[in-house]
Amino acid sequence: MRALITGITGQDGSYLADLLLSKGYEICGMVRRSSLENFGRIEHIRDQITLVQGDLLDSSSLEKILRDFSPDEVYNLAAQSFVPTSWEQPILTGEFTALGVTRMLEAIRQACPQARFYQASSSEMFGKVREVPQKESTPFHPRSPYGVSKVYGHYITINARESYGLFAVSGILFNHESPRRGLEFVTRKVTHAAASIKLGMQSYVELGNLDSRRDWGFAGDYVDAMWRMLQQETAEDYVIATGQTHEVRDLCKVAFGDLGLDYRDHVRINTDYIRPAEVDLLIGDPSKAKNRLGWTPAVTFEELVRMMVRSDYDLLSGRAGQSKKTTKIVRADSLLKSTDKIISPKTKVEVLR
Ligand code: NAP
Ligand code: F7E
Repeated sequence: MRALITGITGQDGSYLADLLLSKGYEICGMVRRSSLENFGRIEHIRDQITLVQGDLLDSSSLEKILRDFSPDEVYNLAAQSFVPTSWEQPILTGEFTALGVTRMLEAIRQACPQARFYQASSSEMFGKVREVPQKESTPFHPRSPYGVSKVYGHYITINARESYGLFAVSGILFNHESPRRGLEFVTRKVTHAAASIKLGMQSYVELGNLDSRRDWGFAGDYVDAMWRMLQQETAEDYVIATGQTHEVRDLCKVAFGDLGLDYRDHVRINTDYIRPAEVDLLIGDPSKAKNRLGWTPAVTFEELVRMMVRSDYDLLSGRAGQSKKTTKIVRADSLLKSTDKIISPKTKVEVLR
C-alpha cells in the first residue's frame, strides 16, 4: 500500500508515518519549501520515507505529486492549525485550511480518483456547542477563522463524496497531544514550562483562560483511528475523542503536581492569551468509532500529561543525551513570546497567589 501524507512534519503526520511504516506502507510525505529543514519529528524515519516538495497553495504541485506517486490513500493533515494565529492571519488560514482541501480533492479527481482520502476535521467546528457531548450529527458553530475554515474543509470533503463518488472521509478529531506537540499549544506549553521551572530555568509561565475545558487524548491513539476510517467498506465521518473533559487548570495541576510543584506558585494570567471568542467546553462522544471502527483510546488524560512532563524534563535536563535538541527547543520557546498570543495595547498580568 502507498500513502501520501500532507503535513508529515507536524505532530500527527509523524505519528501516522510511524504507524503506516509498521504496517508495511510505502510513504510519500509532502513538505513545503523552507530555507531551513524542519524535519525534527521525522528524523528517526527519514531514510524509510520519500519526501517531496509541494504546497496546499499550489495546485500544480499537488497534481504532479499524485500522478508521480499514485497513492492508494491520501491523508490531508497539512493546515495552519494554531487557533490564535487564525485571527492574526485569517485569509492565509482560509487559503491553507479551507481552500487547500478543495485543491487537494480536485487534484485527486484529476490524477488518482481511486485513492481513498482522509480529511483532518476538528472539534473546533462545534465551537459554541449546541449539544453535550458532541457527536457526528451535532450542528457546528465555529468560533474562530480556523474553525470556520475547518467547517468548509469538512463539507467540501462530504461534497466530493456525494458529487463524484470519491472515497472521502472526514475525521472530527478532538484535541490530541504528545511529546511531539508544538510548544505554542497549551498542553505542551504547560508541560515544558513545568519541567523548565523544576530545573530552575524559569520561574513562571503566563497563560490565558484556565476555565476552558477540552477533551484531550494521545496523538498516537488518534492516528490509528484515521487509518481505520480508510479501511472501511463505506466512506463515513467519525468523531474521535476520549469522552472525558478537563479544565486547563486541571492540566496545570497534574503537570506541576507530577514534579512536586503547586501550579498556583508559577502560573500567571496574561490577558494577551485570552481569545476574541472562546470555545468553552468540548467533550466528544466516540461511540460510533468504538462500534464501527473498534477504536478506543488507550492513554488516559493523567498518563498523557505525565508522559509529556517527563519527556520535557528529560529533554531539558539533557538526560536524553541530546544537547543539540535541547538548544533547538529553548530557542523555539523564546520565539513563542511574540507568536503565540494576540498582542493588545491593554495587556494585564495577574499572579494567582
Ligand atoms: P501541526 O503540528 O501544526 O502540523 C501542521 C502541518 O501542516 C505541518 O507539517 C506544516 O508544515 C503543514 N503545513 C501547513 N501549511 C502548509 C501548506 N500550505 N502546505 C503544506 N504543508 C503545510 O498540526 P497537527 O497537530 O499535526 O494536526 C494535523 C491536522 O489535524 C491539522 O490539519 C489540524 O488542523 C488537524 N487537527 C489537529 C488536532 C489536534 O489536536 N492536534 C485536532 C483536530 C484537527 P511545516 O512543518 O512546514 O509548518
Ligand atoms: O488551546 C486555552 C485556550 O491552543 C486549548 C489545535 O490542535 O485543538 C487545538 O486547538 C485551550 C483554549 O488548542 C493558553 O484558550 C489558556 O481554550 O492548546 P490550544 P485549541 O485551540 O483547542 C483543536 C481540536 C484543533 O483542531 C487545533 O488545530 O487552552 N489556553 N491559556 C491557552 N492556549 C494556548 N495555546 N496558550 C495559552 O497560554
